[in-house]
Amino acid sequence: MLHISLYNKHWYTNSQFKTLKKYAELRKDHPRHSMTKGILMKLIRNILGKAILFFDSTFAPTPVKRSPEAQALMDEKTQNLALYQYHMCPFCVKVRRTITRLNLNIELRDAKGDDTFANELLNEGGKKQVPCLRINNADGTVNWMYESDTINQYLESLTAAGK
Ligand SMILES: N[C@@H](CCC(=O)N[C@@H](CS)C(=O)NCC(=O)O)C(=O)O
Repeated sequence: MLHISLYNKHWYTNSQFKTLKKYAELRKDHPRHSMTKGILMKLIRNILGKAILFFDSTFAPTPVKRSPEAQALMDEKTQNLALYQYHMCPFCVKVRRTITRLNLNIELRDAKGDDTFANELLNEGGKKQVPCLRINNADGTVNWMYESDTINQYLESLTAAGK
């Protein structure tokens, strides 16, 4: 049986065609290809990340206003919280927007740029995924809350009573 190559329009026998296919597969797995793919993905992520940050700063949410007393109470409620996050992660932007809108003072911990925070997240939280809210309970126990929607719901519920 003969095969025609769409690449150079040559005819090949079955075994020649099999060899060609094998080398084409090998080329695909070549480190140079995965490196190019990696660089491209990084570039796309970077461009998208910057676009999201631009959108975020241009259409920043308006923070709720509280009396100084109510704000002080809220600050007390949130002093046991810390958000592990990446600057350019869209899910982190989502949570940061909630924090801004609800006018909360929550410590932001950069889990990309700071190895200590990255290790804490992985070793104590259980996985390297952001955003993650660290909740330091009154009894000394710690909860690690993952998932942006869950965190946002938690923050909403926290502020619902004290608005
Ligand atoms: N469903 C999750 C998705 C979070 C997610 O995919 N985060 C990415 C960053 S944008 C992550 O942590 N990836 C692991 C890593 O970068 O090591 C959420 O809504 O929070």
